[in-house]
Amino acid sequence: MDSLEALKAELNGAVAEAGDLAALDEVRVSALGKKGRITGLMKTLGGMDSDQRREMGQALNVLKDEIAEAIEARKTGLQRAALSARLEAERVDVTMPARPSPSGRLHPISQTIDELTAIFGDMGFRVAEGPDIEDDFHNFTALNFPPGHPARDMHDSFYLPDRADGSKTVLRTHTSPVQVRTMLTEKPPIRIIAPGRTYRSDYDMTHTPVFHQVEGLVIDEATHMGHLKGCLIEFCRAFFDIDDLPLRFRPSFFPFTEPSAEVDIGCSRKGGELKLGNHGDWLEILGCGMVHPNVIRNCGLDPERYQGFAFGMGIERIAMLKYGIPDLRTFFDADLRWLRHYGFAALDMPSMTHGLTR
Ligand code: 2NL
Repeated sequence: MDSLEALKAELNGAVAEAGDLAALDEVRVSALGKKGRITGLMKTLGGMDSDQRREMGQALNVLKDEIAEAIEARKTGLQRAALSARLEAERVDVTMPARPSPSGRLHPISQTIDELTAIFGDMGFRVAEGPDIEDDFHNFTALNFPPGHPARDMHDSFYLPDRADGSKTVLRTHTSPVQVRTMLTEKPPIRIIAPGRTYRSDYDMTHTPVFHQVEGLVIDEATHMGHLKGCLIEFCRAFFDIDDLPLRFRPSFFPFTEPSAEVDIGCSRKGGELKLGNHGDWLEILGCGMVHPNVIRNCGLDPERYQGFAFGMGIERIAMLKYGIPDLRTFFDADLRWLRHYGFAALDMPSMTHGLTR
């Protein structure tokens, strides 16, 4: 019995000293396994007389249970300690800044269209769209271009093969055909802008074969030049974000408007640097006029009842002025470094009342 007490103390000591689960299992095998010390003592019971066997049997069973229990308790302790160590080692610092994810940029053309759409949207215009491939009627004839007009020349416009019915097809040279289509299908009042891609056979420092335009059209029963002027003054001041930006309307000529005007905005060119504002000098920015009665008629409306105004401007040009982009051709180079520099974050929404000021 004394030797059982000694064995118990020894095994408890070994359990306490086991530093990990593998060491603990070795202790279990050495005590309770097939060839373990307690198992070995159990086997000696058969050679004892019955009193001794009962006493010794009971004591061994108690010892066996105590050791098994001690091993189980130690096992739980070791598992907890292992988990704590892992949690400590694999801890995540949630205060670390996130890794930057590469973000796309909006092309300045898209940004500019978003901005001018927001401004004209506030004035009650909606956006109209149409096909890039047009026919002679919508691109030229309806717009009062006379038959021999230079814009109709093969050298100035991109023609596609004629249609089966013999009609000519052309890449639209302006977005006016979108407005022609709107007048042909909708009843006044009409208030639309038509931003989009346009095509002309031209390539030099200030012209690319693909470029972008926005045109605007208002048709109603009592629309006059005062509306035209007010609308364009409001637009230019909001877009360039200059409250006192002066505008100058100069007489001009377009086949589709009468009278026609070109619009200049105030600027300064001092020191070779262009600055917009009330500085005495002028810069041409857009063309406009009252829609020609022939155009109204060609589009199925009665010019005695309806009249209105229209305007058109180049999107690259106003984007270059607003964002200080010096070279037109870079718009179409698809150069990612250029886009990272001049592009815009996709979530910078244009404000409701101004062009975006960043
Ligand atoms: C410019 C001048 C202009 C228009 C475009 C237009 C459209 C219809 C009827 C009448 Cl459907 N006019 N558009 C009018 C005046 C000028 O554009 O310099 N664009 C870059």
